This record gives sequence, C-alpha cells and structure tokens, in this order.
Amino acid sequence: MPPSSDISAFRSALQQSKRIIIVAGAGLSTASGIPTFRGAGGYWRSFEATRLATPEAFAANPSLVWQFYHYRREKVFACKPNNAHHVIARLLRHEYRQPIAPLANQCTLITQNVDGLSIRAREELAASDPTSANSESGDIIEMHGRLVDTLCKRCEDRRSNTQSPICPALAGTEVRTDAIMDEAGKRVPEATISTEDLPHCEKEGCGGLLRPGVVWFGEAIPDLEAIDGLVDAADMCLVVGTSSVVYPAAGFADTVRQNGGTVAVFNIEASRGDKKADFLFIGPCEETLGNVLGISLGESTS
Ligand code: BV8
Ligand code: ZN
Repeated sequence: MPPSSDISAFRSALQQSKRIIIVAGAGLSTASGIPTFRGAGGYWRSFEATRLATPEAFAANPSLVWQFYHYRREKVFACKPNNAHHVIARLLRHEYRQPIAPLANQCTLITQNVDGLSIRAREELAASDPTSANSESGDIIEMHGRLVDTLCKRCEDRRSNTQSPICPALAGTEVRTDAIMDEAGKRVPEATISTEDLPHCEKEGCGGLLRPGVVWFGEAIPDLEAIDGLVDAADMCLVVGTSSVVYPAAGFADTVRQNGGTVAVFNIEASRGDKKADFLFIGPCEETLGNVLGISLGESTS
C-alpha cells in the first residue's frame, strides 16, 4: 500500500508510540546553508565528496583531504541551526513531546550529519528555556562523527577543535571551491600543503598527524551495537532529509518496519525506500516537520 500523507493518521500513530528514533541526513541541514552529499553540493573542486571521505584518499593526499574538511569546517562555523533542528530539539524534550507522544519515554536522534547543528539547537533550547534546562533530553548520536573533532593518527587522541583556521597553512584555502583550469581547459594541479604544515597532535610528546574526527567510507561506525539496540527497540522511526543510500543508517527504517513499527519519511523529493514507508511527507523538512508533528517554534528561534 503506498505511503499515506494524512497528518491526523500520523499523529494518531505518534500518540501510541513508546520508543521513537529520528534518522537524519544532510537534507536536515540544507536550510542552514550546508550542501548535501549527493546533490550538486556533492562536489568540491570537482572532486566527488564521497571519494574524499575515505582513509585511502587521506593516506594518498592528506593536503587535499584536509583542504576539503577545512572548507566544510569554515562553512559550518558560519552556519546556524534551522527550524528543522529546532523542532527536533523540542521533540527530544519530554515537556514538548508529552502532548504529541504521551507514551514515548524514549526519543533519540541518530544523525548522519557531522555538522553539529543538532547539538547546537539543543543547547540553544536549553539556554532559552532555563526552567527545563536540566530536564532530560533525548540522546543525540552523531554516528558519522563530528567535523570539529580531530583524531590523532599516532596516539588516537580525539578532541574537539574549533580553531578557525585549524592551522595557518590551511588559511584561505576555503575560498576556492572550483577546480582551476588553464586556457587549454586542462586542470591545474592542486597546490600541495606539506604534511608537516597540516594539523598535528598537541598531546605531550606525540606530534602525530591529525585527521578529521569523522567516520569515513569503509570505516566502522563507533558504538554501532548501542545504535542497533535503539533501532531494534523503536516502534516509530522518523526519516528526515536522507537519500537512504549510505549503510548502515539506510537500513534502520527497514528494521523498524520489519519489527512492526511505523516509518514516516520527510524529504523534499522521493528517496530510496519511501515507497515502503507508512507515511511520506514531501516538502522541505524545515517546514514540514513542525507542521506535521504539531510542534510550533513561536518567535524564540531566529
Ligand atoms: C561501514 C562522514 C563496515 C564523512 C559519511 C554496498 C551496499 C551496502 C553498503 C555498502 C556497499 N558498499 C560499501 C558499503 C558501505 C558504505 C556505504 O554505505 N556506501 C554507500 C555509498 C553504498 N558504508 C560505510 O562504509 C560505513 N561503514 O559500512 O563499515 C565496517 C564494519 C567493520 C569494520 C570496517 C568496516 C560508513 C559510512 C559513513 C561514511 N561517512 N559521513 C563526511 O561527512 O565527510 S556518510 C555521508 O553520507 C554523510 O554523513 C551524509 O550524511 C551521508 C548520507 O547521505 P545523506 O545524509 O542521505 O545525504 P544525501 O546528500 O545523500 O541526501 C540528502 C537528502 O536530503 C536527499 O534525499 C534530498 O532529497 C534531501 N533533502 C535536501 N534538502 C532537503 C531534503 N529533505 C528535506 N528537506 C530539505 N530541505
Ligand atoms: Zn597524538
């Protein structure tokens, strides 16, 4: 049976849900100005983003990969959470969730995004609403890591680093996002930053080369067991702004459906797997999510 777009039917299902997961992807952050992975934004200097997001690419050309991640770091520093992030921050809080999902004692955001905007939206809500500041908020699991984290290749020290730029040698490289072609239309080779000028570990006596603290293709998802436990237990799965192409995240909604749970997809266009969803709400999630869930933001968010 094709998915329904009946809001009141969805809200009745939500009223019965006990354990909610929200699986989010790059479409959650497009309204904040962050390009998606597979649309036009999936390219940087005509390199495919997915080909730069691998350990092999970093081993072969750390200078190029660091320029790619430096560009994305600087972009994220200039962006802020959008309404969809703010709606999810409220859904994670019991006092906002209670009227729409009174039985849901568990609500977790499992995001594929590494931009940290969902965390910032939650912090902004806590700051704007001191009364409920310490009331429990559902978990946010950044399953593909964080752009602002660095990981040391030598001692494996992981830490958040919001320095802009992260090192002098990368300063200004974020400006160029297109390939340089010469008059003959041939690509001009990328300027190479020597490895010693790339970010290095500041831990006492280490000095190892740092890499971005994200999960690359071919790398294992940290704490996947805990994530799978939440997915297996969920009876409601909201899929927000993802093409559902990248595994294991792409399989979470299938698991919930196979366990007899409800799946609702929020996407600006058709996406893989939405035909099997129970509900499909087509439109920009920064508009549809609040309307469909019945969570209004008022004027508190800019
Ligand atoms: C692993 C961090 C095993 C880095 C990312 C064949 C079959 C199945 C799997 C595989 C396979 N071949 C290889 C694999 C495994 C691979 C994979 O899935 N590959 C895909 C390409 C087939 N997966 C992995 O490698 C994972 N690891 O499997 O490990 C293992 C086990 C043990 C030991 C060793 C290994 C690791 C995957 C993690 C990769 N890292 N990010 C970085 O960011 O640089 S993934 C990357 O893609 C981003 O995180 C991004 O979020 C994610 C998924 O993409 P989307 O979020 O969906 O973004 P996309 O652009 O595709 O779509 C945006 C959507 O939004 C669109 O649908 C659009 O319509 C919609 N939209 C746009 N605007 C809006 C909107 N919707 C609503 N409102 C809007 N306004
Ligand atoms: Zn180190």
